[in-house]
Amino acid sequence: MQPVVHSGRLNAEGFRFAIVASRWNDLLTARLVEGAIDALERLGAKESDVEVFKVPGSFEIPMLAQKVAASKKFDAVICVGTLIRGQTPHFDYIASEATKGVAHAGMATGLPVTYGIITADTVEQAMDRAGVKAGNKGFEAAMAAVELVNLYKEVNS
Ligand code: DLZ
Repeated sequence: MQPVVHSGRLNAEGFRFAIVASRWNDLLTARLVEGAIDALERLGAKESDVEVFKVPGSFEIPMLAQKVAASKKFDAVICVGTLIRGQTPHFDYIASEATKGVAHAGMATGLPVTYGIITADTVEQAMDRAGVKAGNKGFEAAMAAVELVNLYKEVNS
């Protein structure tokens, strides 16, 4: 059997992207925003088709992501933030809500809403995922967004 295989192309040309970024741990989150923009640029997005929205912390990312996705002004929303574990269970609550919330924003609006939030035990682990040793979660989330916008278009055509 040779089933038809659908897989989104990596072409950002003609699509509009929103990046929702938290201000907490901005030293690292700024690298994620840069990574996301770098991926979008490389894949052909125009500067005027990319907008960044800043929220206070990762807990607020899903709230804005859902609003932005529902605005119909964008084809995909890329969420980036940095959560670093502290001494209390606070991290777990925020990480869990942020993660579930991002997924919910995508399901509720029917738009690709991708997840580039670092959840790390230490600052070093977070740095590694913000462009040092283990890639850049913003770049990865932007690549996923581009793949999905193309796949969604294919499904709807
Ligand atoms: C409160 C808090 C803490 C302790 N840690 C982080 C963090 O590591 N990363 C992050 O993005 N946000 C953190 N916040 C802020 C919460 O996400 C949220 O902004 C506040 O609780 C206000 O609702």
